[in-house]
Amino acid sequence: NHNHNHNHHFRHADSTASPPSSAVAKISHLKAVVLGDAPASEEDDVVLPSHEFSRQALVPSQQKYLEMYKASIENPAGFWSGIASSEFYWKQRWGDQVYSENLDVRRGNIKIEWFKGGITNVCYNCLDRNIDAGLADKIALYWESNEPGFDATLTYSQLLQRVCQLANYLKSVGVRKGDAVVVYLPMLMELPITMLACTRIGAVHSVVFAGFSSESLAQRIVDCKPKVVITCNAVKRGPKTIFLKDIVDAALIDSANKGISVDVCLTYENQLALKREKTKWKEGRDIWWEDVVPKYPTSCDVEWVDAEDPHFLLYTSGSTGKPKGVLHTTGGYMVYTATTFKYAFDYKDSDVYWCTADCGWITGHSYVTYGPMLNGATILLYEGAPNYPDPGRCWDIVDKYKVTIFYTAPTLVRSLMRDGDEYVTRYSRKSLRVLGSVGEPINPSAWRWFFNVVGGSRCPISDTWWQTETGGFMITPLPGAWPQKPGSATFPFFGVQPVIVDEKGVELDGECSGYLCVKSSWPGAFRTLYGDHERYETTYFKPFPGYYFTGDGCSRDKDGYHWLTGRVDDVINVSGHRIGTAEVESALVSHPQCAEAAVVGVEHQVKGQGIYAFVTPVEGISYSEELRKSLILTVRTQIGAFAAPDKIHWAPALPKTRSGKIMRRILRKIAARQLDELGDTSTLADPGVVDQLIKLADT
Ligand code: 6R9
Repeated sequence: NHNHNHNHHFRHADSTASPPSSAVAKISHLKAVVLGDAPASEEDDVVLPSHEFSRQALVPSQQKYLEMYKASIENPAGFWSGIASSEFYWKQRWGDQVYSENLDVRRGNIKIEWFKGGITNVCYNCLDRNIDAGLADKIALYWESNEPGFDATLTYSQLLQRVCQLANYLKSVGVRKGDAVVVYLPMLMELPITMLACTRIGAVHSVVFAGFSSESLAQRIVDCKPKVVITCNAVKRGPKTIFLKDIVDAALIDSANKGISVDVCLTYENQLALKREKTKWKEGRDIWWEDVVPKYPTSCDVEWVDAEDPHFLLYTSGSTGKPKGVLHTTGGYMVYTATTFKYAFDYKDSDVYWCTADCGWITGHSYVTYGPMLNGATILLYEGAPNYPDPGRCWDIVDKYKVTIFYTAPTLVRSLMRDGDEYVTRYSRKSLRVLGSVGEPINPSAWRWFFNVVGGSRCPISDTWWQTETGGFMITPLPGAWPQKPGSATFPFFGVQPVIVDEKGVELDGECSGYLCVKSSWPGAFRTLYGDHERYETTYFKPFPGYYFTGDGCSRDKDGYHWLTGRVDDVINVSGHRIGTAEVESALVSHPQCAEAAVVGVEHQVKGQGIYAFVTPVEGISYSEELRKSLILTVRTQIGAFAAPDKIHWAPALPKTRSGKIMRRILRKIAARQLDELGDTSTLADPGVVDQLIKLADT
């Protein structure tokens, strides 16, 4: 009971939200700077790609982008099957239908399928296919330890051997196609090795970020019932040692109490952090990786799977307590992550690519592991903290490995910005070619600092908007094609039809703002929430029937650029004015003395909601009444009087998750002085931050 794509798509081809073809002409009135010519100043509205950059780019002009985009929307089946068949290995081609979809709850169950009937294997496409194409001796992974001076490398053929040994071990303990494997590892080479080994044998990995508490880990184990858990004894992050095995032990007790017992806990001995003698051990269940895995053969047959067989599960938080198990399948995810990686970073074979995300998050799945590896890229993995032993570490690493593509999160950009330019400028960074940003909207002042100071005004920034659910980039600049506006994710990727709707679900045209939805599927879309298809439909497809609802707010400017304004659950309504917390934050952060800001709504007697801002001043600047007034004035002048914060709460630091997202739930409770309802603070990177904030509440 789902409709078949062909006529459906052609019918809608004319009414899609494709970028205006006149955008080229329209932006010419804006003040612009060309890459490499001069720093981007506050007055520059756009940064144009230089001729040198565009000339060598995969998509060298807006016109070329528009042509390809149009083709991808008018004929998604043709567009994606062309890429799928020319750039990947399929044991058997998919059936007549490239894809089928129903995204409309009014027509029955939500269902998305791509390349159904096609038989392939993602690990084979990452490794064997690249080796056959001549990349056997190319470096696949560089690994840099938390401790400067310790590192390692693996070529593509060495990586394949390691993957096969683990795959053979997993088969020997009974892991079969479709079985779940829970992975709780830090950023060691063994993490991507584990993901690829599971993929090789058709097992479904569920990587849990190794910063989650034992309860969270147990919850995930209970939900997906793995045959095996893979971990390591400990890891060093900055000056701290984290005893991961102890956390796993606690989680396994917890899950056994809930009726799910795991027979095998394969544990890697991370000697730089902790010797095996000091590791707590449960005989019979726990097995040292180093004792068994190297004994297995270095080749392993591939388990050929259907394009729609499950590839992996990744839990993400929703609005209610229970985490959602986002399920990605094989073929569409493979084609989509590889293609988005290639175009959004303008990938070249000679690139050295570094994404600072942990493999415990979707960014680490799609853009540390699969996307780059499918392209045969050289990937850098960094185990440690980005500011250890000092805030120059990232640039030290960039110079050491001659990194060409550097992809990170705005929160890291802002925190390094706060530490001062000297830590950046003492390194050369001349290898850098393309920069990337992900995870939250990047405010224009952080964008400019990233662009001017880190990239020396030479490197385009791909501000990639996407989600765990989308599998890959959805709205992103293509660095050689589009003039960039600092803070805008620009335009949709090929095949993606973003629409902005009002509260009634009516599509808005031209310059507008509202809820960001997507109409029609793309290959990398998630297919369900594990074990709860109903929640999948309710959360994502019922709010605006006919569309996938992203949960984000977005506006489109007169030139067609997209500006993400944050989660709509973070929108504040002040006297009937809808204000994105991100807008107010961006204004605050543009103040030269403000390092970081987080804004939440609080109940307000007259206005409905008031604006409550947590503000971290720049290093060396102390709180003062004068600064408070000047911050409020900045917001008044940048957005309007209605957006002026009612309260500035000084914050030496903000409560963040390990992935760097600000925990607004906690800030809302502090703002509302509901201090007994703070809830679980154990997933914070530093739970001590909360006490600090409470102490400063009324200063
Ligand atoms: C990839 C990832 C998804 C949410 C998403 C949005 C925010 C991510 C963004 C961005 C503005 C960007 N987000 N990238 N907002 N600009 N470039 O982060 O996935 O952890 O699932 O988070 O992150 O709010 O809805 P995930």
